[in-house]
Amino acid sequence: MTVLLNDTFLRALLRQPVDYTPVWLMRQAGRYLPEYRATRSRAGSFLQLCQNTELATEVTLQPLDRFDLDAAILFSDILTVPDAMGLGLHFVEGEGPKFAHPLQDEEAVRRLQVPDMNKLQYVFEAVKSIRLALDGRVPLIGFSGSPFTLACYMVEGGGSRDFRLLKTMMYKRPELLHHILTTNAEAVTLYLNEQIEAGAQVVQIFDTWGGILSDACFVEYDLFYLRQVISGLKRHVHGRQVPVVLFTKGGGLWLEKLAQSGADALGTDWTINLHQARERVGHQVALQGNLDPFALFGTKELIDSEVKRLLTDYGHGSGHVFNLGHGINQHTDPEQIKYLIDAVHRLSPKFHTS
Ligand code: 1CP
Repeated sequence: MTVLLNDTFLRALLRQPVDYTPVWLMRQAGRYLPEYRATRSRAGSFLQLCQNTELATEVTLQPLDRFDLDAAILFSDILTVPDAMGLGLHFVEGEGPKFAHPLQDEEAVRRLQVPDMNKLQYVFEAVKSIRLALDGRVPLIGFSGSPFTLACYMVEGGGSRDFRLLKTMMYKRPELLHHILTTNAEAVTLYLNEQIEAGAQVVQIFDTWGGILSDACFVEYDLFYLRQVISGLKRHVHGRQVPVVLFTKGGGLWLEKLAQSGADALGTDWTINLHQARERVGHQVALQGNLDPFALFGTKELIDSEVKRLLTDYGHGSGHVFNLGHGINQHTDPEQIKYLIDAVHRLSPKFHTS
């Protein structure tokens, strides 16, 4: 078994002492990197890239070869799960993901089933291959969409501006949406556990669209299923503890509820202040975030001052993982990313002296 050479990220998630604040970035592998675009065109398409073990491993490691990151994240997508359920995922150039068979009538919803995990074997193979390639450099994060966020895409048939179809189902035929969410929760639990068995050392649940819900609907349609998934996860595997990170975009108002979801850490977007967040939930969970991705379009001085502000806001001691509040924008200059990561490493040690 390989020794983990840098466990700072794992320690911060478990609020154990660290020497500096670890950093990784959502969407750290992706279109802003020219080497990613080159590998993607060799693969043929985004989906073929996800399904090719060797190339998925290559793009996962690309940002680590450029930057001093403290974690790697599996290269895949949250929509692999509905694809395995038979919804027919494809990507339309310039328009993003689309499903050929969205869940837009009762019959389609009733037919929905938890997929055979063999259909997602390519994801578990990628996890194994990335672990080997990492050779203990940093921990590997596995991930899934939340049951609710997956349902958004499954009902809409792709991305959406207002989620009209999803919300119509929620208010008109709630039992249909609950059927989708129950199926998704079971699928996501199995999917994450398989990733953990294959070698994922942390798992993150992307609840990108939780923030579109009203307070009451958030509890009924999102949080309930998040808790179900988290309580079904394997947290101790082969003698190691597997921390769970929950990122609900727009979830700042619900931090106390999210802190009781069973997750070890909460991802936060840029709308909350880390000092206030820590006061509210820092005794229960670690916090990950929360730089506005567009701060990377500012000057180096701006990046330095934002890093200082976030580190000062969180304050002294462990329990903070530096990250963006959402994924890297595809037009970001890679040099700015390098500057940010080095700034976190340069400026954070003084927040960890005993
Ligand atoms: O053209 C391309 O090359 C495809 C762009 C792309 C990439 C690089 C997509 C399509 N997915 C990904 C990879 C991806 N997706 C990762 C890889 C690991 C990394 O972070 O480096 C991860 C974790 C995701 C997760 C994901 N996919 C989320 C949750 C996180 C988030 O950004 O909110 C969501 C919502 C998706 C759906 C999706 N996949 C791709 C796109 C463009 C979208 C968004 C669609 C939309 O709502 O408009």
